[in-house]
Amino acid sequence: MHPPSSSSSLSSSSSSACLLLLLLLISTASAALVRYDLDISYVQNVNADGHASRRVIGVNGKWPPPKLIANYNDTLVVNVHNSLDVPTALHSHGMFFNKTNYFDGAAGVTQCGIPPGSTFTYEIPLQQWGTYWYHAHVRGQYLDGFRGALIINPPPTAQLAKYDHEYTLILHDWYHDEFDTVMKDYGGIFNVRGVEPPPNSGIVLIMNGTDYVPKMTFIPNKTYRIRVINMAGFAMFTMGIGGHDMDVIEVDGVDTEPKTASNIEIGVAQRYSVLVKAKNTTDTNYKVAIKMDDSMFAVIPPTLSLDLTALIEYSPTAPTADTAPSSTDVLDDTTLAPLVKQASVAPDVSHDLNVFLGVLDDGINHGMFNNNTYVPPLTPTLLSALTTGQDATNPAIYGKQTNAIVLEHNKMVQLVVNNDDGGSHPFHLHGHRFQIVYRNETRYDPTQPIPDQPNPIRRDTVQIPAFGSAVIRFRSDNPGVWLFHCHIQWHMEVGLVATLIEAPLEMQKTISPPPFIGSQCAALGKPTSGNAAGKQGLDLAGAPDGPHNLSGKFEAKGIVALVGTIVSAVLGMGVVVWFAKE
Ligand SMILES: [Cu+2]
Repeated sequence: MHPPSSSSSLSSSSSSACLLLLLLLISTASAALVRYDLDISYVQNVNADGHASRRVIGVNGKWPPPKLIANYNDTLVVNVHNSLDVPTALHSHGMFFNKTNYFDGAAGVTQCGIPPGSTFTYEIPLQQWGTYWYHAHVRGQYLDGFRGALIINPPPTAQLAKYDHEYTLILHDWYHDEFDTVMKDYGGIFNVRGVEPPPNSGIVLIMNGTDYVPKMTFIPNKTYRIRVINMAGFAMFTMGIGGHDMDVIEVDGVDTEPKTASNIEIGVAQRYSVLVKAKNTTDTNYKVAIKMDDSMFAVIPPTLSLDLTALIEYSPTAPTADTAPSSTDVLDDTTLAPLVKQASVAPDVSHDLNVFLGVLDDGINHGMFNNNTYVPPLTPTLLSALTTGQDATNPAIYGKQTNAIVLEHNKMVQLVVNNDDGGSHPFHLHGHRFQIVYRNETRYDPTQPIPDQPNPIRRDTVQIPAFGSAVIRFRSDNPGVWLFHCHIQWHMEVGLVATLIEAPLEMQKTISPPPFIGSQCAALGKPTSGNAAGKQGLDLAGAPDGPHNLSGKFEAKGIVALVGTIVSAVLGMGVVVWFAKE
């Protein structure tokens, strides 16, 4: 782990010592560079859950990866060196990247991957504070271990809830096989039902500052902030604390009015901060009760325990109470109110995104928005937007498989997301916090107007229930190319992704990627300009086209899949057998 190094630069020709001092103070207070060097490499023989050793993707030769910490208004400089044998990229989840869209880290969207042996320097002006995380945004590399906490401290002047000390809880699921291995089964032609692989374990990591620690130590009468980050690839969690209530004060970097809760539900990629008041005695220790949601698991692998805990220790000699949270009630996050109030505004434009997972004409189960599955373009979408002039406002140039939506600048944008799938999905929008103005367990009925709301919750990831819906709104005031996608990595990998191209003509004026982005694309043989195929106008020859809907015809792979399914049914074997095996 490399400790951060802070530096600031200053130049002044003034001879006034006072002015110099003043400038120095302003400079150090408001514009520190906080630098981290992350060498991304395989780490062999990591036994993360006590059940199996495996190769993981670690940082600086270690796993789990370090926590990154910086202050509001700093510039976070992350030098990512790729020591893997495949391309990688680092996404800082929840950051706005205003005017620096090219540091969003979404491979195929804002950059090509970082080629093996190369370094990519992300320079992120921190225009927000709160609880975030970073993770690989290339295939399922984050499930293989490339994921860590990112904490941004507020300015000292911010009027926020007070606490004495803080801990960070990282929740995630764990697979004994590498992502690419599991993906062969999940994304294969014999899994026509799209049965997701359940994890082999759940893992809770506790951090005190930058250290991973075995427990949270509480001192009587102190107030603790516990930051909770769900870094899972698939699993949602519910969390409560034995013998203690929690006051929720933050979701996804948005400070909220404190709200007492017995339990919170943390979808994949979501974050919460809760304040916990320590008891006034040290005679009993307590457990944080963390339950992995199994409603989407077809089978429970033998090593998987759904009930996880984190210890709150008042005294090393005290017994640990097995008390459950005070009730089974789970907080509805839409009842939270941001500290910085923002009323809902009628949308200027609305887009429907209908979610479905099903088999396409390649015989494979895909995720789709509006019956179209995402396949990355040849040219990263950001580079297309920056190099195609007026054509950048035409969604067609971004290719048939990107689910491209072009947004005008400074409009109130509404996305109506209907989940026509039987699973619950966490949808994440890059580059924004959105208001959740509606959510229900049924489809959204467009004839029912959404009432004005004085201060709906804002966050960057919304959990949408099975066969349910959500309506979200945000202002298109952050020109850039931003993905909107399910954060369950299995679903993302099979295409449950859309691309928002926000104010492309404005982007052309304000966004200038550093040259190494182009040279890294070139090193990977990817085009760096033009449409999705790297060509001009609407000549998209060579860009992904399909897979398409079955529409009554079967291609060769589809027939194999059909036959395979019948054979598998006849033999009385479900595809779940694959996932049940050790
Ligand atoms: Cu999903």
